[in-house]
Amino acid sequence: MSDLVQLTKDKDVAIITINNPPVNALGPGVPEGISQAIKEIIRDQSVKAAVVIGAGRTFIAGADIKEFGKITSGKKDRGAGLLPLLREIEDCPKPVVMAIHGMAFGGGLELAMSGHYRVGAPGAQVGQPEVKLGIIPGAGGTQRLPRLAGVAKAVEMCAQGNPVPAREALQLGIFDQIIEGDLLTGAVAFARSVLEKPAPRTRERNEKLGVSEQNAALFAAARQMARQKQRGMMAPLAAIEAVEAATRLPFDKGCEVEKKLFNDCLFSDQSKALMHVFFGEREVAKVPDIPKETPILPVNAVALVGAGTMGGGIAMVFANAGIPVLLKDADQPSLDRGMDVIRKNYASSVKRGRFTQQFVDERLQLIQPALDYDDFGRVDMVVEAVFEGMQLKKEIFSLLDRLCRPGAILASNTSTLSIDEIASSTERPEAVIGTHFFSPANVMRLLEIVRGKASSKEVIATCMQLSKKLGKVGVLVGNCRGFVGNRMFGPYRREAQFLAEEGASIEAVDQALYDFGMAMGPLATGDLAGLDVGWRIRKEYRHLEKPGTRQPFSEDRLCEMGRYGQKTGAGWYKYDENRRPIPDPEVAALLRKWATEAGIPQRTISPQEIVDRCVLALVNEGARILEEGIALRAVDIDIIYLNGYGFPAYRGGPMWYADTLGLHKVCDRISEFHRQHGELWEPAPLLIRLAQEGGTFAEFHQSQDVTAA
Ligand code: T1G
Repeated sequence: MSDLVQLTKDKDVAIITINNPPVNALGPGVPEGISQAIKEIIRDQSVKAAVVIGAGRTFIAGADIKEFGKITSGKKDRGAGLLPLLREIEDCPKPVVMAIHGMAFGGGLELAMSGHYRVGAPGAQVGQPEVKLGIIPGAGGTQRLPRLAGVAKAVEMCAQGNPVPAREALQLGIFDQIIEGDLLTGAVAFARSVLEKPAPRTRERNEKLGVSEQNAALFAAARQMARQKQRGMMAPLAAIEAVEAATRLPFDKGCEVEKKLFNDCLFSDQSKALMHVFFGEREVAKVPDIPKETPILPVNAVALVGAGTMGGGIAMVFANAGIPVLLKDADQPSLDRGMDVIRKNYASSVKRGRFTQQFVDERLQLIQPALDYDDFGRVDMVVEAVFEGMQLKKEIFSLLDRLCRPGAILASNTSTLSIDEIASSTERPEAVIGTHFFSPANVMRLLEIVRGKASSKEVIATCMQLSKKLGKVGVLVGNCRGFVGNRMFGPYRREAQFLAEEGASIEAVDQALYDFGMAMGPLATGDLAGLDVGWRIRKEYRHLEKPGTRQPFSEDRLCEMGRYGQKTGAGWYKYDENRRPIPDPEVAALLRKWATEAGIPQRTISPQEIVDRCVLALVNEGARILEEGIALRAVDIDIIYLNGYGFPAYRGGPMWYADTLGLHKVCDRISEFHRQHGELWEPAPLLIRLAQEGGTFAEFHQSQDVTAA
C-alpha cells in the first residue's frame, strides 16, 4: 500500500484509509491505492467486508483540481478517469461501507456512492460542487445521485453545487445511518451488520428515477432557474442535461453523455476562469512579506463610530461572528435610526429563512448603542464609518488615539481617502489600517484591507485572519485614491457616461454590460450607490483634474437637478415604489441636448464597443495598479471585482479576462481607443510590455512587495 492509502484490518473487516492532506483529494496515487486495496480485500479470504474512511479532518473533497490545469487543451478528453475504479468498488463481492466525516464532495461523493452503504458523522456534508468550478460531476455522479436521492434533489445538487448536511442526506437515502460517537467503530459495526444482506449496487437502483412527464416539468423548471440564477454559465445547464440522461438512458449510456458534457465544460474558458477563482480566493489570503507565524492580536470586542448605512451593516457583520459591538453615533435620533435599520435587516433575514429568531435575538444582544466614547478604552478594535470628509476623520482618529488602549487596532471604512493622512492624526500610525467594507456590508463578501505606510505586520495579519472569521474575502491593497476597486471603477463608469454622451442610449449601455455578465449595468449601479456620492468626491478633487482632459458631465448635471438615483426616486432612470428602473425619456432628451451643446458628435455605438470601452478601461487601470504594486497580484484584482463589483465569475475577473483575450489584442484595442479618444486611454506601460513579451497578468509578479512602500 502507499502512504496515500493504507489498508488495515479489524478482525474480518478491512479498513481502507485515504491519507492525502489537506482534504484527501483524489490526486495521483490515491485511486490507484484504493484499487489495489480493493483487489487485496477480494483476495483475502479472512475479510468479510470493508470500510473506506478519510484520515484527518475530512472524507474526500473531490478530484485534485490542480491536476485539471495540467490537462492540455489539445487532448479534449481526460480519459475514463475514476469510472473503472468506481465500477470495481461497486462490483466488489464483499460489502463496502463508506464512512464519511467532514466533506464528501465531487469525486468524493461519487466514490462514496459506488460503495454499497454510506454512514456519516452528524456534522458531515455531501455535495457535487463541480459547477462552481465550471464543470459537472465526471465520475458517474449525475447517474448515481438521482438513483440514490431522487431526480429532484440530484438535479438541484448537481446544477447548484451546494452541500447537503448529514441528516438530510439520511432522509434522501444518500446515507444509510448517522454514527454518533466514533465513526470508524460505528462503521465497522455497521459493516458487520450487513454481512448477510445483499450488497446493493447504486447503478442498478432505478426505483427513484421517476416518470418522464413529471421529470420533464422538473427539468424545465431547473433550466429556467439556472438561466436566472446562474446567468451565462454553461455548467449548470450541462449538469441538468446529464441528470436528465440518467432518467432516459441505461446507466452506461448515461455515463457516456455525462463524459461528453464533462469534457465540453472542462475544456471551456469558463472552467479555466472558475478554477482560477477557486485558487485565487485562497491565494489572496497569503501576503508574501507577512510570515505565517506573525502574531495575531485579539479581537474580542469592537466599537463602531457611525451608525449610518455602512456602520449598521458592519456592526451586524461583527455581531454575526459573535463579537460584541459598541455602536456609537453623535445623537439619539441617528442612533435610533441606525438600530432600526439593523432590526429591519435582521427581521427580513428571518423572513427569508437565513437566520432563526433565536440567532437574531442573540446577535442584537451583542450590539450595544452608545452616545459617547466612555467604553472605547476596553475594546480591541475600532472601525470608523462616518461621512467621507478628511477633517472629520482626522478629528475622530486623534480622539481614538487618546481614548483607546495600547495595542488596539484603529481602522477606517473610508472608500477613497488616504489611510496615511488619517494615520498622521495619531501617535500610533502602526495601528491604523483601512477596512473597506462594501454596501450592504452585512451581505457583500468583499473586504478591501488597506495597508498604510506604517501599518504593522501584526495589524495586517490580524485583519486578514479576521476577514475569514467575519465570512468575508479579505484582500490586501496599497494606499492610493480609491485603493483598487473604486480606483478602477472610476474609468469604467467614466466610459459608460461618455458612451451615453456620444449617442448610446442609457438602456443600451447597461444592457451591453449586463449581457456581458455584470450583475448590473454601470449607470444603474450609479443610481443604486447614489450619484451624489461620486459628485461630492469629484467636487472635492476637482482641483486635481488635469486641465483640458475630457470629463463626463452627465452625472453632475443629473445631481444638480437633484436626481441622485434610487434614493431620490430618479437618476439615470426613474424608479417605481419597488425600486424597479423605468427608462426616462426626459433624461434621454436632456442628454442629447447637453451633448449637442458640448459639441459631442452623436453616433450609433455597438454593444461590443460598449463592453470594450468599459471593461478594457478596468483592465488598463488594473495594469497601472499592478505595476505600482497597489495590488499584490492580478488575481487580487480579479477577486476584488468578483466579490465587490458584480464581475461575472465565469470570466475570472477583469485581469484574467484580458489574459483570455490575449494581451496583444487587448493592447491593440486600447491603443485604438487612445488614438480615437486621447490620453485617458494611454495604454499602461505594464500592458505594453507584457503584450510585447507575450506575457500574461496572471504570471506577472512584483519584483518587490511595494504595497509595503
Ligand atoms: N483539489 C486540490 N486542492 C484542494 C481541493 C481539491 N479538490 N480542495 C481543497 N484544496 C486545497 C485548497 O486549495 C487549499 O490549499 C487547501 O486544500 C485547503 O482548502 C471527478 C471532477 C473542501 C470545503 O470542488 O470547496 O471532484 O491554499 O482553504 O476552507 O466529478 O476546499 O492551503 O494551498 O478551501 O476548509 C470537486 C473544493 C472537485 C471542493 C475545504 N470538489 N474544495 O474548505 O479549506 S472536481 C470541490 C472546497 C471533482 C469529479 C470532479 C474547500 C473545502 P492551500 P481550503 P476550507
